[in-house]
Amino acid sequence: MKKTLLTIAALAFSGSAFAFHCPADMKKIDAALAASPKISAAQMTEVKKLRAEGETLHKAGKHQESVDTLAKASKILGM
Ligand SMILES: [Cu+2]
Repeated sequence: MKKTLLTIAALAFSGSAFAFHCPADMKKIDAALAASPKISAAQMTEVKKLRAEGETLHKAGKHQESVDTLAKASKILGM
């Protein structure tokens, strides 16, 4: 019983860690976009698409997918 509770606590904790991760990543991407990065117009469109997708996933509670999607945007930005 104790072990089950610990597992639940661990899962809840890792979930909330991701919940914090997405907004932090979005903030970083927004800051990079505000600094007019040296990327092509096509890349800019892609980054904005991934950024919006990440936010949607985050709001849907799909934090892992959100982090993965935002990571793709960060990579294009050279972060
Ligand atoms: Cu999230």
